[in-house]
Amino acid sequence: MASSLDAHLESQCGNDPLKRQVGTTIRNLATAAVKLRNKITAGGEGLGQAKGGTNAGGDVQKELDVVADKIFMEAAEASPLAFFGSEEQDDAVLLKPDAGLAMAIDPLDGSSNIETDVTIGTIFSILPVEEEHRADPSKVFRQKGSRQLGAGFFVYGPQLLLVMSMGNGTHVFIFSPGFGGFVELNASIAIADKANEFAINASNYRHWDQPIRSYIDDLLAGSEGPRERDFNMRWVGSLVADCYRILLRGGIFLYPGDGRKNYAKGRLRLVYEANPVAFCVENAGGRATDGTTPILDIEPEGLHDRTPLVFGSGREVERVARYIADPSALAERSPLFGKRSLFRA
Ligand code: AFP
Repeated sequence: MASSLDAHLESQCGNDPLKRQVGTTIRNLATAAVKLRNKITAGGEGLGQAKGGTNAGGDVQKELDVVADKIFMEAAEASPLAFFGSEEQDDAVLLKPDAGLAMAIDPLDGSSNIETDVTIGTIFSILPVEEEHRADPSKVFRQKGSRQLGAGFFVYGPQLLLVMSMGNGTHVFIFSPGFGGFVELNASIAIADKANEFAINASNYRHWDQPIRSYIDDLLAGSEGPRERDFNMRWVGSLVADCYRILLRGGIFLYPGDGRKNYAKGRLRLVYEANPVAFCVENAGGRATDGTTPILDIEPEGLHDRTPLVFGSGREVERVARYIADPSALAERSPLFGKRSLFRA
């Protein structure tokens, strides 16, 4: 019989008081995710409709964004959290001043996919709170991702999944209505080292820097190019779905910085998107970088910082870093570099 989420958290946390607080928080998040999943499944008009407001990053808020933020805020209030930071709120909120943890969350990832019934998710990152953070709360979400005590994401797709890590492997749980809770689906994921698929929003091709164009050109050239084999492409547009696919069958995801206004560091958020994804990916044997620095080593300047993000199969992520570090060396190798682009047929 598969282990339950409860049993897994019990074994991960042992008698360590701080880890037990992480366990309690993840249990509360799991209950909240079931609540949100029930709202999504019940449907009803308007879940994907704009509310008329914008969030901290200037994205238009949908009805379901607001519902999700409320549900996870309630879960946070019931948890041993001193600080709570959400994509949907400008500033971090003080909850229980003496508690040991802080949590940053994207309550509803992929909200532009709501009305088309495509997979969406919730992404969370749990950090320790030190005395210096109580003295100056602005520092609490400036901790590197490597300091996360627990991180993961819920996937609201055909099934409700929880992908999580407490720094000791990456584990997948599935919500079982019959059991009334989450049961283990994959005890420890290992990302394939070799990638056969890539994920990128190729409509931004003209805005990318040359190393990213070159890298994608070489993938597209397939068996006729320097890679001498074909690659498939997938882009869901919900980070949780793209990440789960890559955890399962390898591949690479890129959301680089580009030349559009306000996209110098891409679109994704470091603290509550890239960090938790990187934590799960690295704990599954993959890699995550902003192109030059491992994501988990970046010191955020604030809760809503953006970062370029490249993650997935280790060898492929290293290859992208090489394109960025030394494009001139690749120019000699790539038959397409500097020539007519495949995207400009
Ligand atoms: P939304 O939550 O606004 O739909 O954004 C989703 C997301 O943050 C991430 O989940 C996707 O990978 C990425 O943005 C998609 O961005 P593009 O729409 O630029 O492709």
